[in-house]
Amino acid sequence: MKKLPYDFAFGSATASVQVEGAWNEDGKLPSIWDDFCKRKGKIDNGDTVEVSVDHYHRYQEDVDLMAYIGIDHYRFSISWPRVMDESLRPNEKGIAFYTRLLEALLEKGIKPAITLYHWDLPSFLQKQGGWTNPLCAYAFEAYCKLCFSRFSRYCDMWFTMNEPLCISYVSYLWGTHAPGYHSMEKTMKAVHNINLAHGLAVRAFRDAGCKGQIGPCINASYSKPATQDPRDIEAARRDNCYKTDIFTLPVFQGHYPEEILREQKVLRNAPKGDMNIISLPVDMAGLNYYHTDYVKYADNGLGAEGVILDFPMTDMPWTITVDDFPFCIKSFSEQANGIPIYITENGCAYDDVLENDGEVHDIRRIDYLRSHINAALSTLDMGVDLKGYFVWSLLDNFEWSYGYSKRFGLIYVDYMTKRRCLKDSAFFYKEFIENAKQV
Ligand code: GCO
Repeated sequence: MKKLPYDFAFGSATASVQVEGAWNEDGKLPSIWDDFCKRKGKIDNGDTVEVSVDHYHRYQEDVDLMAYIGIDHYRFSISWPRVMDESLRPNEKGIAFYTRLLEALLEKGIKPAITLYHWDLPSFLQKQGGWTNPLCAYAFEAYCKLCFSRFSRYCDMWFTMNEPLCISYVSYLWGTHAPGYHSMEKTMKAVHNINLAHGLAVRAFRDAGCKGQIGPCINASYSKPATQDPRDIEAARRDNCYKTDIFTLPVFQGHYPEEILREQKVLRNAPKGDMNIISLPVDMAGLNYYHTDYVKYADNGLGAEGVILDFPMTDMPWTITVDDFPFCIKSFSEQANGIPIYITENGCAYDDVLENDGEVHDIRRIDYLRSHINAALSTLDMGVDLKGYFVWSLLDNFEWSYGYSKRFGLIYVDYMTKRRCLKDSAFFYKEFIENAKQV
């Protein structure tokens, strides 16, 4: 194996909604995902996040498992409605949970990486329009200030908004995530307020004098044309403009793409001063990658639609496009002006089976992870300042609209008993990290 920078991070990631449970304990208020789960037909199997994998109560066991695997960074998100009440005042019991978790991590020598927003908006803010309302971005600023004041002594790595594409398009246009709307106008409002919220978090971080680094976490897709037909090439360009550049250009370069400004009144009319906040310099950037989309021309407004080409598949079912991963990382790094990059999520879902009361032979996940980690590391030779890699996910967990039907974890969870078992991929990752650190 090639020599890695001495501080290269090997981590794993989760998100509050997906693992914590304890949905109404210790003063936690409802989030839009608590509400969404109650709506008929929104989540496979009628699954809910009420108990999830009970990380809220089992965090110590989970930290011990991380330490056994040898993970040196743990990326998790803070649940906004757990730590703040409707008057934007702190909820001390919720704060105490994260303090316990942070102390447990540091005790084992694991560096925390906090995601400030991984989709659990407090329901009381959704009642005021959620991300379509700029007030939501300013409430987020207040929440970030609280997080920095309470947790920055434990954590020096912060991510602002996780996957802005999902918070806007998937939630306000395609409707498969909470709050489940189908409106382009709402989507564009959400896009802008999410970008603004990111910038407000960066500003609050600097104002609070926090040490360490802060940056966004973007699932930049860098779609490719399905064929060399000029219409498909144009479709891929449009797709990237609307799904990636709409987030990367404002944050890293201080402007929206020209053609989107021409087409979208909401963005054209956004308050002019906002861009100065959105484009405040960041220290690093997180890239979430699962697969590359291939697109062709379609007469559907956007001018592009995805096609499934003949690639191997995971159980999502998502294609496996590992050869495109280095291109994606390189493109992201270039858009981000060469700042340090972390792969903040990468992984796959398979229909894992628990055998012999404790073994999970997830060979396909090992292949997926090995090939993707090596593909990511190959970008170091291309001049990318790659600083780390996080497997999605530490544990099997609640996969949004798919409920518990998709298993992404290095650790298998029996959903009845909540018992944890290391999968073969966890042993693979352990060995991979040990070897990498020895070179
Ligand atoms: C996302 C989220 C994760 C998902 C994972 C698999 O990337 O969509 O950040 O919460 O669980 O990506 O879909």
